[in-house]
This record gives sequence, structure tokens and C-alpha cells, in this order.
Amino acid sequence: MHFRSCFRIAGPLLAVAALASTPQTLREAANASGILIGTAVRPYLLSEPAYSATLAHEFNMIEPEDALKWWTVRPTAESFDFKQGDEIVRFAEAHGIKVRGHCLVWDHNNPKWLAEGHFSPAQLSKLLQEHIATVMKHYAGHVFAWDVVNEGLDEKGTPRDSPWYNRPGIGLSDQGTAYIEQAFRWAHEADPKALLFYNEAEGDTLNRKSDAIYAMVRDFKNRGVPIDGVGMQLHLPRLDYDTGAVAANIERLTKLGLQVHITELDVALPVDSQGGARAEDLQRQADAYQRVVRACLQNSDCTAIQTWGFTDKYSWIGSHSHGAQGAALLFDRAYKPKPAYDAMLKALAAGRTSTH
Ligand code: 9MR
Repeated sequence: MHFRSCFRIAGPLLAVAALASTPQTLREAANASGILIGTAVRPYLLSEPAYSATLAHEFNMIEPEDALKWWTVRPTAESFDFKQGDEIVRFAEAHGIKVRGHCLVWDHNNPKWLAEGHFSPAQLSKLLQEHIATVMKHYAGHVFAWDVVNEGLDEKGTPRDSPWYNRPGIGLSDQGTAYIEQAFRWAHEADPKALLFYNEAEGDTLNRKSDAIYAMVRDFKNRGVPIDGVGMQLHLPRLDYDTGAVAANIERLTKLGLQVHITELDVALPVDSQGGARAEDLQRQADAYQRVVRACLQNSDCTAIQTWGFTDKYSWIGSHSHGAQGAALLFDRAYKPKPAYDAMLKALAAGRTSTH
């Protein structure tokens, strides 16, 4: 009798305890698994209640999608505009969220005055060093990691044409990755505490580009160039993406003593004119998200997973594909979690499987 009544009380209590320990959000699951779960954000959307509430609940890291790019921060050669970036940092700090910075050096999206300015290498070198120093010092202590150089290599693995490299470049145009190295050295001088990343697209699996990234960062590590990690963008081009090769790539990079962040994950699907995707594609998308999370959790030096936006209401994919693709993210246009969300939550909640 006594035993039975205890059991009757203990049963529901145990159920409540189990419920309390089951993560209910991506953020809770990521905290429990010791990983950062992030997303790209646009500051002008923070005033939309569903947008900011979802961000605050679900993520422990955010990254300005465009707000810290040259075209936003550097309206003229003489001035800096930190309004948008500061708004994101204020939001993050009010919600205990870490901020990742993107990006200090890129051939794309530079302001017109810079792209068409006909500057000499000496002038460009001065402009870039000053930019890196001013932006990083402004955010020192608030932005814990930076994409110092974004997409510096082409598909053959050679440095991409850029005002910083060879058009006309900062004075290192015939020296391969030397301009990238210089940017990392300046970044380290500007904020010695920030983690410094090289961020790249289409270098996620084992291919010519990822081999070139590997060779470059191995050389940097060997020569003491200050670099802490590699960002793998992972804009997945296919549902059957080879996540085994992603895991192998993470493995070889982390063996160099580097961290890996997955920085721009999304999985574009074919969509109809209303932006709707097929149910079976949404399931396969969920599987792809889950496989990427598992590939990262397998390795204790894969320390962050970030999606490139979180609601299908706002994503670069639609305009980029002229409406042919979309539905790439974790929440639908009404902020309802999709199968991809459930799969990601499950994979994060399962925790790390790394043995090293
Ligand atoms: O999503 C970003 C979009 O809003 C911008 O118009 C575009 C150009 O600045 O950049 C997009 O983000 C890119 C990121 O900065 C670097 N990797 C590729 C991303 C998608 O194009």
C-alpha cells in the first residue's frame, strides 16, 4: 500500500523531471551540448515581434547578415557608420547572445567610392588596415569572432580577383595568399582577444577549393600567422549533399589546431509561385540539416553551427534564384517550426558524439 502510493506520486514527478530536462528550444539543446547555435540577422527586422522573440528564444549566437559589410559601415573613405551593427549588438547583449562578426575583407559589396576609386596599392593598404583596426576596436569585447577574410579563393583554389588582392591590391598581388595573411595580422593587432576566421563558400566537402583552404591555413599555422578557425558556409546545393565528406574536412582542419564554425547553413528547395515546397522535399531537407549537425557534433573543435537566416519570410535565396528556390530555413514564413527545425533540435539534443 505504502509502496503503491509512493509510486503514484513519483510517477508524475519523474515525468515532470524528464520534461524539464528535455530541451525545448535549439538554444537550450545547444547550451546543454556545449555548442553555439547561431543565425544571420537583419537589424531592421528586430522591431518585428515574432522575429525578435524567435531569435531570443532559439539562438545563443547571432551574426549581422549585411550590417558590418563595407557598404554599410563605410559610407565614405573618411567616415564609419556603426548604427546597424550597434543595434544588433545591443539586442544580443540584452538577451545573453554572442555576436559573430562578418566580414572585414571581401571582393564583393564594397562601396562605389572604393570599387571605382582608382586607389594605389599604398592607399588601399592604408584604407584596409584602418578599416580592420577601427571596426574591430569599436566592437572589441562585444564581437567574439570575426570572418576576417570572406571568399578569398575561387573554385580552382587560387586567390579571387579583388581590390585587395590584384585590382590593384594592397601591394602583394603576385604573392598568392600573402594579402590574406596580412589581413589576419592586422586583425590580431586590432583585437588580440577576438577569434579570427577564414570564411569560404563551396569548400565544405573534399574538393579543389577545400584542399587549397587546407593548404593555406596549414601554412598559416606553421608560420604562426594568427588564425583560429575556418568558417564553412554550407549553403547546401543538393539534398543528398555528402555530409560524410564535410565531417572528414572538419576532421583534417581541426587536426591543425583550428576550430571550425559552420557559418551560413541553408538548404534551398524548389518552390511554387507561393513559395511552397513539396512535403517530401521538406523531409529530405530535415534529414540534410540533421546530418550537418551530426557532422559538427562529432568533432569537439566544431564549435558553432549557424544558419543564414531562420525564417523563410526573409532569406537571400528567393531573390538570388528569381523565385525558383526558397523554403531553405528552419521556420516557415509564419515562424512555424518546419521538419528541419525538429530534426535539428533532435540532433542538438542528442549531444556530442566526439571521442576527442
Ligand atoms: O545574404 C546576404 C545578402 O543579403 C546580401 O545582399 C549579399 C551581398 O552582400 O550577401 C549575402 O550573404 C552572403 C554572405 O555575406 C557571404 N556568403 C554568401 C552569402 C549569400 O550570398
